Amino acid sequence: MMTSADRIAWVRLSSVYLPLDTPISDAKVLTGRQRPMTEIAFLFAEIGTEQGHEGIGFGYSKRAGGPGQYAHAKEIANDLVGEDPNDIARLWDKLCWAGASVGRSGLAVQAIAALDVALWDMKAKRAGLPLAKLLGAHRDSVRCYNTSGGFLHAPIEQVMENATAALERGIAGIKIKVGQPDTRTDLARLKAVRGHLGDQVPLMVDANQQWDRPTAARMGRAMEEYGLVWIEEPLDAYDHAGHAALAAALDTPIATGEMLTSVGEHAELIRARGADVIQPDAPRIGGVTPFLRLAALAEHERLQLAPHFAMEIHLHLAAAYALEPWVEHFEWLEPLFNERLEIRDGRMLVPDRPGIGVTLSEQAVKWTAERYETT
Ligand code: SMN
Ligand code: MG
Repeated sequence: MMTSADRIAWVRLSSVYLPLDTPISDAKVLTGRQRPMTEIAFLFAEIGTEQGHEGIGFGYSKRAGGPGQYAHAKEIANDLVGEDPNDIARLWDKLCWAGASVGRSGLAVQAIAALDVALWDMKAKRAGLPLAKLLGAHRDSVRCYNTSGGFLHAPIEQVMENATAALERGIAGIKIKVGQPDTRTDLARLKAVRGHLGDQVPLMVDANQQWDRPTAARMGRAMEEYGLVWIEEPLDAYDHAGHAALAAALDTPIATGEMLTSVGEHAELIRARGADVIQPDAPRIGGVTPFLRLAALAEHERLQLAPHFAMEIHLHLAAAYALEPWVEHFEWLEPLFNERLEIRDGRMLVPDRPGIGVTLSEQAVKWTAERYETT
């Protein structure tokens, strides 16, 4: 096996807690299943080689799971030391086998994700390319839509102001949250936002898994008149048959996938034809390496792609996807990084910087709760 002389010399893990300005509520909160979100736990991985090459990656968790991801990553990180950083697929498998007793999905692979993204970041930096270009880009920018302005804790007047601000920032589409206990309120908010935006602005809704099948069918029919780009997670994330029936019954596309925690779980969704728009989350399924495997499956089935959250990573992965994708805009993560992503004419531009194109900010260092290094 031809190997590079440059070996991994150290791995640094950081547990970083990003506070949110306002407690965030989507339908999972209004139906009493979750508490409002006040912070996001990030696992950052930095990897360095004997010859001085470095890569950075991150994963995240909301409400619970952050300390567990960090603890698991601490247990497996040393398995990378001394390895060839170019053997990314073999190293993903090695880290998965290292933690095999806790499975090949969920937290076990989410702890790997930050390390995997860091290895891909390093590989792209060594090539002097943005990750999208290293992967083989289809485009230099990706159309984007905003979600952060459309949550249910915000009065509808605020949602409409947020939408106007997003459009003025150059963002193409707007997603608002639905799925609250009173579906009449959902429809009233949707009618108000569609009236505010006019018919030409791409508009999506996200129910965050909160409808049962009859409610989803009724709401899907009621929302057809609004010409939505998609209805997101109308049903439980694992109700692939229900999503498939809804996708077959409605003109409006069905989008789902964000909550799935492995390529295998996405493969079941695809096999069930449960999504018109698939929404994988690279940190949630184990990083870039599994995302690329899933993207190949999705492309083969001609699915639309709209990766969930983490635009700093997903912009690159979406730029390398064959069918014109969407990338989800949240400004929440901006304080963690020194760089900002450029948005113009409805599209987010792949940064002309090597790797994923981020460096940790001083603020991120201040929000660091724990740090671990292995050599
Ligand atoms: C979401 C994202 C971030 C926090 C809560 C909910 C959401 C989405 O489901 O699709 O953006
Ligand atoms: Mg969602």
